[in-house]
Amino acid sequence: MPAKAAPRAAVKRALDQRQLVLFYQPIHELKSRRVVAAEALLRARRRSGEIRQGAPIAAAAEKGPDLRRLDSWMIERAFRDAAVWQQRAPAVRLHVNVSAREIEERGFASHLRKLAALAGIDLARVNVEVTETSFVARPRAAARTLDAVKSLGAEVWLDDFGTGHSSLSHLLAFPLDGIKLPAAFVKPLAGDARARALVQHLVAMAHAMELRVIAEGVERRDQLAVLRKSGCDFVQGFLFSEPMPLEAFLTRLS
Ligand code: G
Ligand code: MN
Repeated sequence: MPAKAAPRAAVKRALDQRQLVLFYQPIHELKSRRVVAAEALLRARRRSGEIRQGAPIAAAAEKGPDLRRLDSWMIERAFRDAAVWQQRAPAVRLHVNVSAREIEERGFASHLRKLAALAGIDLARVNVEVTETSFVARPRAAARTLDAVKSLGAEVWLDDFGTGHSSLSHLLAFPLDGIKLPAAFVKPLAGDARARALVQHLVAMAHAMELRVIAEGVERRDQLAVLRKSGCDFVQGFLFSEPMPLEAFLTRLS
């Protein structure tokens, strides 16, 4: 969901003052319920110690000059953290969010490769989520970048599919491994026949295109039942696990 943006200056302040932290939300295989991956999610730490959602910071960065710096910080932090948990659980992949604006930049793939080498993580254990919160002005440039990202071994996933600036043409233009269904589609699943039809057909379409599907924001058993019937592959949401600090995630894995 588009978050209310913080003032632009807040992005710089948060980065300068090291107020940002990453939480990790487990992603479960629906059939086995096993944790197969975790998504790095941005949080802001107040002076009081209180932890806030990072979405307003991310939304402000999207429009301002500090997007690259924020994305680099997030990727580097997440790579270092995942390198730690993958020593114990190498099969548990990392999902990192990258803005669509970022992937239009030439050099993004080599930037990613450098950060991975620094952190000591194998990109074959990383899934890059492309968040289409901003319009992809240069889809060809973006597709070239994503080809390069894939040739480094990472998977490419389309985040919040069907919302924001997402375009069906991205399904053809981008070398995707999977799509993430947004919480907005999952929320009405139990009671709303149209929502059920939408999700069932999106999953079927994705599978026909040899894409896998993660459903986000799964909070209730009735939603899970519909997702299971639809053949959805993976689930993420409060019903299974909330986002948590690295330490808690390490405990969870052991
Ligand atoms: O829209 P986006 O994917 O950016 O939202 C991710 C946010 O949603 C995260 O900050 C995460 O904490 C939160 N979240 C994760 N799982 C759930 C859930 O099951 N329900 C709700 N309401 N929020 C969730
Ligand atoms: Mn995401």
